[in-house]
Amino acid sequence: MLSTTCRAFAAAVLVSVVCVNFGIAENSITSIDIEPIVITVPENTSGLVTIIDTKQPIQPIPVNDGASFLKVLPGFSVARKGGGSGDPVYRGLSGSRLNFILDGMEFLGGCGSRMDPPTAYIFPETYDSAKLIKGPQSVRYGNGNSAGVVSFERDTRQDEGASGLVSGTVGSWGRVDGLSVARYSTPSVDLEGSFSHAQSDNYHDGSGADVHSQYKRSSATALLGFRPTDGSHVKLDITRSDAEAAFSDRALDGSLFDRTSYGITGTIGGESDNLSLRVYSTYIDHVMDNFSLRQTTNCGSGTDNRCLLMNVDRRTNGLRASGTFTPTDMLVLRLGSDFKQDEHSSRNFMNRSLVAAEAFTSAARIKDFESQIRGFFSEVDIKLSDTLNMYGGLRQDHWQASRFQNVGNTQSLFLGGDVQNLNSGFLRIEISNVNDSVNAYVGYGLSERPMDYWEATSFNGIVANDVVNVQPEETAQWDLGFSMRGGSFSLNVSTYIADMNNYLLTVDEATDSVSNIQAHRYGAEVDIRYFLGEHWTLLGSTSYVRAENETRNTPLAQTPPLETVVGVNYAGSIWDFGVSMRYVNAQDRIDPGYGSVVGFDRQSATPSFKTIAVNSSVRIGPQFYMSAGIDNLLDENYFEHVSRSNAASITGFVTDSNVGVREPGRTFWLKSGFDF
Ligand SMILES: [Cu+2]
Repeated sequence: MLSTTCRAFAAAVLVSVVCVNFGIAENSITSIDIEPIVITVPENTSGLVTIIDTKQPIQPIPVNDGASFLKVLPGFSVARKGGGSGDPVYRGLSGSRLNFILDGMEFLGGCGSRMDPPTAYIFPETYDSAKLIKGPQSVRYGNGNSAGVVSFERDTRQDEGASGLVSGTVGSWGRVDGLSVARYSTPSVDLEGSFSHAQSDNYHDGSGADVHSQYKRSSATALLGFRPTDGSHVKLDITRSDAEAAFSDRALDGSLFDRTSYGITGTIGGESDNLSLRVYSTYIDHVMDNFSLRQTTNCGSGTDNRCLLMNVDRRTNGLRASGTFTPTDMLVLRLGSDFKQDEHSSRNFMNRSLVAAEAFTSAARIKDFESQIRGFFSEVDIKLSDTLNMYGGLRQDHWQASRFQNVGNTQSLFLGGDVQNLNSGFLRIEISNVNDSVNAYVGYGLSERPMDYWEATSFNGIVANDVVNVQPEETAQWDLGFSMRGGSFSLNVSTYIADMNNYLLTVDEATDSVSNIQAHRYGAEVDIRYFLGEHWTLLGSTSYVRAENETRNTPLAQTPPLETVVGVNYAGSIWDFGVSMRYVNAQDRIDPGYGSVVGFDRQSATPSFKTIAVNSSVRIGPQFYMSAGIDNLLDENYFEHVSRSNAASITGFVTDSNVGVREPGRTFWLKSGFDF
């Protein structure tokens, strides 16, 4: 399946090669700068926003997907299932409480058991940056966003000529990654092609045991931009990716995660006044089975009647129209509307022979869910004085969804539907001193989100006879923070306190239900760095969230424990070195059997752990760098609280449903890059 996509990538690679040669001939080279410095503690960028350079090395080395990449940010956790495709959790919130925008597109995965959160379709290095906006403090990135929103973006480059980069990574457990990006720009045309591939064998945990976790991932993107007139821009984009991933927590593996996205963006105007329209379509095709990446008794041998295969797909079409207006120096106004529609289908082959399961493409795809959401938003930025700014926004969405039952892969039977109007809004004051070295903010935000696909179907939010079991979830949150940047240090503190009315709480897989409860949460993230002279930096971050389920009088399930990272970096003119330690507290505030669409609390508390990592980088000339690291240096045998249970019985692997899927043991890696 991978080879099919590789052929489809030929166009993008060809674009890359043509651009490289053209650029050298033209001798008008501009650089895509990549920094070799290894990120262990990212710094808050400003107020509620953190931006990370997606091409920089990160420690511990992430698997090549969006969730693993974000784990380095204070407050982020990943629910591990195997190698790739972990589910991102921010401040203890996951699923549709945390939106992902890729190139202005929003879409969900296809798997009813979340083998493919949206981040499974993200190849971080093929973007230029990832921007996190914390809390419900924006309304222009779609509905929900109670935890926050992460937007993966590409730079708009004005430089003329050619630029590009090639990078590669090798590491323990057969890890091999490659990335190539090439760009070429003239005053009227931009071309960009990128290709990435990553693969890993099963890793070993800290005790040396094999974890069922192998994966392969490839992606290609081609972009073509025109400037028909001064001040107008039209961009076409197409992305193809495919992947396979083995899982340690369940009875099936993902043998296909296929994405095709295309879109067009038109913009008129400059930075301060513009109109823009984005239209896009994404198609996800996902196959899971119990024979491609594991051995199952009586599948393909013996009685040959135990093969399982499910094939699901989702088509998402969307558009976003928005305008930015700056009537005076003191006021920026943003108005817009977005629309998204998706349709999901399935075809299921349970307890069949291998031949029957592998013939799945001959059956019809049967619609089992569809939804539509359209929203209007307005945001204002008001400059009250040189040191005081106010931000506000309002949003309203209209949502409707219908659930259908797939009857024998032949018939789609209407079960029920729901319609909701949803309101969101925020207001925030930011204050700084004259030289901007001290900043503080206080904001209040409200958001409402409807049940998502998983809550509606996998957890029966909508059932037969048009019965709707849950109401939309409402979040009311205060965000409060400050940052200081002095000559020798920087400090960022973000805090929040939230009431969640009708929080959608799921009950474990045996019951497969969802209900509304009242939740109360508060927490903070802090990052700090202290510069000891020219070369040395002490740095650290910590994050904590405490959450209560007030309806059940228990802790809110799936809340990560306190965690802290401390490190020392040495930055020389050629060499950099870093050492960091991550300590994660035990989590005994649990509610066994309860959780979210992403996972459930286990029967017992999760133990604490600590890991140590070291790294070094060297810049060889202005365009070539190498970084290397050892993660989990002491081979700690541990698992994260929010990770899925290691419950699958797989021939040749350890099964223990009382523990989470264990993290990798001591891991060596080497990453190098060349930019031009
Ligand atoms: Cu799946």
